[in-house]
Amino acid sequence: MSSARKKVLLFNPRSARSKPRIPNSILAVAAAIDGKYDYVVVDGNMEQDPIPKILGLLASGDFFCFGLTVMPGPQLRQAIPVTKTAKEKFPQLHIVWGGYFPSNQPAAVLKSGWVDAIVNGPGDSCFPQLLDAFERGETDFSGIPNLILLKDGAIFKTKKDELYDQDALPELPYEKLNSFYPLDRYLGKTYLGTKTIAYHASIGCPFTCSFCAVVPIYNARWKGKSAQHIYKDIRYLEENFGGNAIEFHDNNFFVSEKRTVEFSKLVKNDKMVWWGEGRIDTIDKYKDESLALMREAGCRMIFFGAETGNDEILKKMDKGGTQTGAQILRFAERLRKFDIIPEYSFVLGTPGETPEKVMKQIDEDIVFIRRVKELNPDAEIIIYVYSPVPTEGSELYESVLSSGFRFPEKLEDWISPEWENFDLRKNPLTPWLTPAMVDKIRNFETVLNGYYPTVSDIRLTPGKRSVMRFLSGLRYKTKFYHLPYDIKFLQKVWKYRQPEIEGF
Ligand code: B12
Ligand code: SF4
Repeated sequence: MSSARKKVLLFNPRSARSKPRIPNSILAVAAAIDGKYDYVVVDGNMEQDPIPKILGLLASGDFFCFGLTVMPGPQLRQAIPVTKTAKEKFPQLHIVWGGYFPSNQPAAVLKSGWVDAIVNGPGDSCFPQLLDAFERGETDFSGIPNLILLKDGAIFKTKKDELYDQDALPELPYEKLNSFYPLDRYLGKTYLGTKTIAYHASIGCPFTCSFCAVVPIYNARWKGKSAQHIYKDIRYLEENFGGNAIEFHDNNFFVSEKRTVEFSKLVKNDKMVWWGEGRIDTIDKYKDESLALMREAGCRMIFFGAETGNDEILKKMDKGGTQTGAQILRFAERLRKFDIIPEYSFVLGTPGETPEKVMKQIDEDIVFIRRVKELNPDAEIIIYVYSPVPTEGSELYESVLSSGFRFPEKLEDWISPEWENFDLRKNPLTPWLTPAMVDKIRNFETVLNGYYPTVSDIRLTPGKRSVMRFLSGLRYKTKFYHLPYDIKFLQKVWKYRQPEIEGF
């Protein structure tokens, strides 16, 4: 590599208020260019204000490309202004966005005029190719796979590569990351352990739920690293940095029972506690002995998209056609026997033909969630208000459009408070939901969280838990959820942690 060769600046905008996690998206991108291009990583989660640092680096003239990873929500708050300023100040700089937000909202991103190319899904092969093309001074990138470009004013998607063999991808440059930010600071304290590793062991998902942002990008494809490969990486982080717990960040870690069992056998003696995301209908097919082994190997909690107890809506959501309300309840009981906590997420406020139907469904889901808690009081419940993701052609999305719902067209509109809350699935700008409906969902959530505080909030002492439970008990038992300001006040004062916003 010639010393005069210009570098790449990689940026992970702030995504969490506290507890930074290993930034696997930007690390995977770094791995793809490691040894080919020199690069610098700036992590917004580790900086008070990363913007002056970034603009200072760019002003040095050492960089020819600025790459950002962007998911919807708070990451946009840093990504949008810094991209705009960088393009205005350094018009020659090539700016590339990757991640779920630009892949699903390419028009707003590219039409801003500040972003030259979007990486659509895996960037492992296309990013180095794109950098080579930038270096050669080319302007037509349509032959490079996995990109979204603006061509003659219109959105143009280049061909999609098959998913890559995950074991054959370059190793993640943990040491290099450690040279920018001490890796130790990424291994935070969670309820799983004192040094929690964030690890991504597969890409995509084999299912096609009609509301899910993974579907348009991966089209029902999934590829995982082998159990041996995962274990090797985990051992590395354990031995070199003291990692003692794992959050698997895969969209769907448990697709293969064989892989889960193999990994469990490998990790069994390491005393690691771990968590991952899976599907009820998939894991319900696991043998009892697999579930027992997983628990013995440290699997403490699994996140599931339960969504609703209504079979009709489950069908519309295209949950693979096999998940039912009855199964959700039965499975919560089944996992209880194995002492694995099911973390069920529900989506309330799905579109309905009339306001009465929407409200009725919210009421039924509340009753259903209470039933889950009766069958397994340890089950964790996460409540989202339905927010549409454009899975074009799905029945659900068609009904969303016909209600008048539209995404913002201008990139900067995404950082208005309303749309940020929309991204956090807290305040939907969905025309079919009235304030009374949203209040009902939020009030129930407040009372439920008061009566059953999450185990994942490690700051909540047993004393605080008892006070919250006592205060919420009468409301929960009498099903009177209205105006729970007393509980809200305590949750605010004690900074009650909501896994749905702050992550796992
Ligand atoms: C970890 C994570 C978080 C962490 C952030 C960790 C961090 N960076 O510090 C936390 C917990 C904070 C978080 C929060 C949220 N998240 Co999040 N998160 C994830 C998760 C689980 C893993 C991301 C990851 O590391 N992937 C691993 C890498 C290797 O994959 P990748 O990101 O796809 O990267 C590849 C390509 O996309 C591409 N690429 C990506 N970026 C770039 C950049 C460049 C320059 C290039 C060239 C290529 C490139 O190349 C990479 C390698 O091939 C994903 C789901 C998933 N499995 O990806 C959801 C996910 C991205 N999150 C999502 C959402 C919605 C959120 C929230 C906004 C909302 C919510 N309620 O959950 C909140 C925001 C809250 C907040 N305070 O910011 C959604 C996005 C959906 C959508 N509509 O687009 C996802 C897909 C989960 C889901 N299935 O719903 N999240
Ligand atoms: S199973 Fe989960 S990740 Fe897969 S398509 Fe459905 S919601 Fe998305």
